[in-house]
Amino acid sequence: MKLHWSPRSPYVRKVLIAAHEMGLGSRLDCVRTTVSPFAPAEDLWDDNPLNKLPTLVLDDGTAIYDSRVICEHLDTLHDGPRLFPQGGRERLTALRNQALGDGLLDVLMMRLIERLRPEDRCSPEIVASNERKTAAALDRLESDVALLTSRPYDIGHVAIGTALGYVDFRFAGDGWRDRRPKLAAWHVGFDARPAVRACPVRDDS
Ligand SMILES: N[C@@H](CCC(=O)N[C@@H](CS)C(=O)NCC(=O)O)C(=O)O
Repeated sequence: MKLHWSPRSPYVRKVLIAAHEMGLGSRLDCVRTTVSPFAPAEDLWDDNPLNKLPTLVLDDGTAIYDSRVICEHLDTLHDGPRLFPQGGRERLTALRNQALGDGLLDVLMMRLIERLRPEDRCSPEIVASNERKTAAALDRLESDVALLTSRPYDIGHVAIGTALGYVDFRFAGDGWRDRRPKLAAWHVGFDARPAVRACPVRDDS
């Protein structure tokens, strides 16, 4: 399977971490694809009309996106413990956590885009609103950390751990650990997982 990939993309990293957790890392043929909201990738249009990463091209040529759909599809291709619980409250909790982790990434992306704009075209209101959302999401994770530690590892853990890694990667100045010791402790364990260590985020620009 061909994965349109970038070492900078946290959504791609989420897919890679999930794939490694499932023992499927070696099945992915990663092809460097450079996208940005300012400059789409010409070689991606055929596989994804939204021109976004990650995009996975299956062996029969079908292209699937986004990270949620890719992860859920990969979870059907192995015999190990499922990252997507099949039903009930477990599934709802995993999907809600996935939405929080992915949503935090969306907020961080908006902050990054604002940071890249020329200063006179930057919106202080958008910056302030997204900084507040970042803090609120992290505060909620800190107060709900028992939810993370009390259940088997699932796609929600992958999404949240990936989002925390991206705060470190692009917004280290936030100092998110300062007031959130329980979440920081959980993240140490996440970072130590072999699947996470196998998939570092890195800026190759
Ligand atoms: N909800 C999507 C988000 C994907 C996304 O925004 N990817 C970024 C890369 S980090 C992208 O392709 N940006 C290019 C653009 O927005 O044009 C997912 O989970 O895969």
